Amino acid sequence: MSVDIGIIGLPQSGRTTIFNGLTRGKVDTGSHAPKGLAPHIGIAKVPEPRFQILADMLQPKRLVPAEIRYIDIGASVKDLVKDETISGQLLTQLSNVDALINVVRAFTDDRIPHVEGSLDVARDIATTDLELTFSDLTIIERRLKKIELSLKGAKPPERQGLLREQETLTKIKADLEKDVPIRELKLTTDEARLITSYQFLTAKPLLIAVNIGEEQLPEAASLEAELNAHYSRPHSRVTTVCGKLEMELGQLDNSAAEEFRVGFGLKESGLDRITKSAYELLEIITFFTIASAEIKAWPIQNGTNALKAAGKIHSDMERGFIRAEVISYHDLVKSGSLAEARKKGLLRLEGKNYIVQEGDVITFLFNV
Ligand SMILES: Nc1nc2c(ncn2[C@@H]2O[C@H](COP(=O)(O)OP(=O)(O)OP(=O)(O)O)[C@@H](O)[C@H]2O)c(=O)[nH]1
Ligand SMILES: [Mg+2]
Repeated sequence: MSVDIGIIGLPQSGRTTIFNGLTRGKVDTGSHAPKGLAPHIGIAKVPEPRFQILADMLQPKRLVPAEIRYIDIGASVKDLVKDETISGQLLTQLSNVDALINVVRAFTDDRIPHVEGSLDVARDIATTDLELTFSDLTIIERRLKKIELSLKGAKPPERQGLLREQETLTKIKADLEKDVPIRELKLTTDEARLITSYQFLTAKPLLIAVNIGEEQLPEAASLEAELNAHYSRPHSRVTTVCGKLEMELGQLDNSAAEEFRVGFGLKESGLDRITKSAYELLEIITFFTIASAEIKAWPIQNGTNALKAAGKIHSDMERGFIRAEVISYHDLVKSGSLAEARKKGLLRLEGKNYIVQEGDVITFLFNV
């Protein structure tokens, strides 16, 4: 699966700065000037600490990490509900992402006026939530009107479907009006299926990235715990990140960045924490393949079976699936090599319905 994450937030909250940090990009930041609505799109390689150990053991020619595509939306969330052309374009950029990152400003800088006149993390989180809710409500209301019209001339089988949709949307609308986002609703499988095509924004997992200043770094962990106690809801969580620092570190090579990080007393990069949180929110696990001197990390949704996992690699592998040869990362490391693991009988043959586990090393056997 490719994982796509949309970056949203209020104007001048540091969205593009964080985008640059995440993707090692060099897009201009801090430009108030009116710009086109084109989004910035960039790729981040997912850090994988197990790679080095596998590489030392298996001496591959290449290590291929999983990737996340980040999309820095072409305008602020405040534009989502402006006029229909703008909101339409923004929605197109947002509707296909798997999760959202809401960048909220917490850094102080007198040279950069806050759009709302003052610094207030809680207020800004609520503002963005409201814009997303508003966007979903607009879509629902439009659809409900259409359904009502269609019902007038509908024949019985079509009528059934329309009534079911009307019922579900009406229920969701009532919750949204009480400020309950769709991601927090307990929908039945049928209801969830019925609304997937709408790609509602409040249905997407949400990571709130509180953009702190360098001087707040020492309190980052306690601030994060405090914020999570307040705002961590189903399929949502909060992380702190110092956008400016991460963007600067993103321009350095890994070892230099690491040195700086240690200097700042940071255990882990803010960007790695964002990636980790995104994986957790999306319930993504990683499996590995080792083939033609390449070790690759693949992201899949937890609960995926071997057949579907093969399909992520190549449709031929899914179509011609025979078996999967599986060993856990830990068993492989313990054995020291695939040959040794095979001798010890630690390689299992699994069928289509085997549920892939975190850290599985898999060779798919297929026939086309
Ligand atoms: N001091 C400080 N400044 C920051 C930080 N993050 C961003 N900035 C500054 O805030 C300004 C806005 O940052 P951007 O990344 O352009 O913010 P944005 O949300 O993309 O802004 P627009 O797309 O123009 O609405 C820039 O001048 C940044 O340098 C931070 O952590 N600390
Ligand atoms: Mg920007």
